[in-house]
Amino acid sequence: MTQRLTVTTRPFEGQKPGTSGLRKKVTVFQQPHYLENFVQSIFDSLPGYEGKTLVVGGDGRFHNKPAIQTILRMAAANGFGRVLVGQNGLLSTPAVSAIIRKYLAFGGIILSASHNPAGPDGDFGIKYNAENGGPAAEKLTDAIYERSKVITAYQILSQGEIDLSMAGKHQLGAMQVEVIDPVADYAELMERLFDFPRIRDLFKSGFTLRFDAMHAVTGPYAHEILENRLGAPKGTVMHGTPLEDFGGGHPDPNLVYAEELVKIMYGSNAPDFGAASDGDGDRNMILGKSFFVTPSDSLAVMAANARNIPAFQSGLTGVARSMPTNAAVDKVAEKIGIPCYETPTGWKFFGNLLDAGRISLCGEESFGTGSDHVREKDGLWAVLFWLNLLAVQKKPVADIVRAHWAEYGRNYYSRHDYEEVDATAAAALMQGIRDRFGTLNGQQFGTLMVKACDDFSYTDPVDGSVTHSQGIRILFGQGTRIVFRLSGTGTVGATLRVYMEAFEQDPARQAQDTQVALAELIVIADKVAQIRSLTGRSAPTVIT
Ligand code: VG1
Ligand code: CO
Repeated sequence: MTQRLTVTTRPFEGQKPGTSGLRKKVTVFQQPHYLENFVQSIFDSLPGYEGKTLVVGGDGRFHNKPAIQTILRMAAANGFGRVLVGQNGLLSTPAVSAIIRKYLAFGGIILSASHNPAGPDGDFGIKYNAENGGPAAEKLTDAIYERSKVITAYQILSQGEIDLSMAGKHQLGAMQVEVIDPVADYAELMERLFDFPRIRDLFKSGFTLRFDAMHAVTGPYAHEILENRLGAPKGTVMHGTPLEDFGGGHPDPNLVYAEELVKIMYGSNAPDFGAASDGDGDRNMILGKSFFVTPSDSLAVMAANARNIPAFQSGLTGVARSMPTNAAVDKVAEKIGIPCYETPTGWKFFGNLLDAGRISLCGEESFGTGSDHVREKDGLWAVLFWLNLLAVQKKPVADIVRAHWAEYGRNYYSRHDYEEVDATAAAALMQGIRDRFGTLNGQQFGTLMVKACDDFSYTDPVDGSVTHSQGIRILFGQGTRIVFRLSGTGTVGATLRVYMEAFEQDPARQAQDTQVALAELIVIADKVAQIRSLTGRSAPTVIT
């Protein structure tokens, strides 16, 4: 007999959600009551979900399936009416967003640590998305955290294991569980946004693509959309089978971790177009033949060419980028005469702007791009956007980007990450810069002078909420700047991110190597922050 149990528990230390929900080592999540505490804290912070629908799915990493069974039994015990769960427990982050919106669900739970490595020794994560399909607002994540500090009990059914391997309906206590095809709703949405017949013709004409799903959640989506629906030859999608440990890889679509794809795209027989996605399918990397499109440039090119896409035939209402993202899209917005917003890092800040209809396109330098079709960044969507663009313009990727620079100028841009540095040292480094704002202002470094420096804070234009300490900006004027930020998604120590940007209008000077063009700024960054001496690192872990 299935019973509803009230299990006594005690709060756990530090269940504080970061930029993208709660991320910890799998072993932390495997502690008795740990996941349950956090899930109950979510439910306790939500008003009026009784009888309503919850969407649940994850990126397929290790611990995904047992966590889903626990969440289903808890959702039933807490009074949800129905749960939609992806077959085999799979749902990409953008698919969860799309499904919440399509079925007017109350909200959703996404089990993912995105790009972080997976497996028994890897990371796990959980986040709540609200009824708009977007990440919970700061107010809600704060409430969940406060609740997790005082929780004393949670509700769960004594038994009930749902077979997730096949689509179908099940009963769990008084709650209905519907195991759904993870791809169908998402694929149908993509068909409505893009010109599929035109992209099909592009492939028929011999155009070639390599898409790297990195053994993570986008495999099934890419096989179905790119190969089955758009007619790209079988083999277009590589690493298309999701594995619990992501094949031992690090599904972060950048030049370092997507090494195999990068080699193919810079090789002698490179396909016309290359793309990759991250663990939970919300990010994208775009490559042409021997050409890397920085995510910030990708956003700007999309904005400038949006009318090539059926979904944006009547233009964009506005655009937004996260603060560290380069300002290339600002130039486009200025030219077309639409607003451009600068938000803190993390997708939740775009949600308000999208909901209010103030923007229809937005993106981050960290390989995230998206639009008003969902409330998450969307990796495959960005790839389809580019495919649609290439089908219309019939020019190589590199030519499109170079023509863009010639018209708008080029924002040389690079991010240097120092991963797993000592957390105390990282905090001291940031505080050290803040303490020196007074002397830094007006200081001369070689040919550059500091025109302003601050700790970025953001006032949401829709609800007026203010978010502080979102990264330190050292501004040198004319688009030249350095930004220092600590990551909110790492699970070991701290990750220091240093972002450098310099603007070049002159086409004759737009073909330099990025690290060379930014060499002076790289040296200044170390002088300003004392990175080497304070972290003990002589070089970044990852350069993008
Ligand atoms: C990183 C990126 C940020 C992104 C976040 C979540 O955050 O820099 O732009 O929104 O990951 O992406 P941080 O705090 O580590 O810099 V994902 O793909 O985890 O959902
Ligand atoms: Co992700």
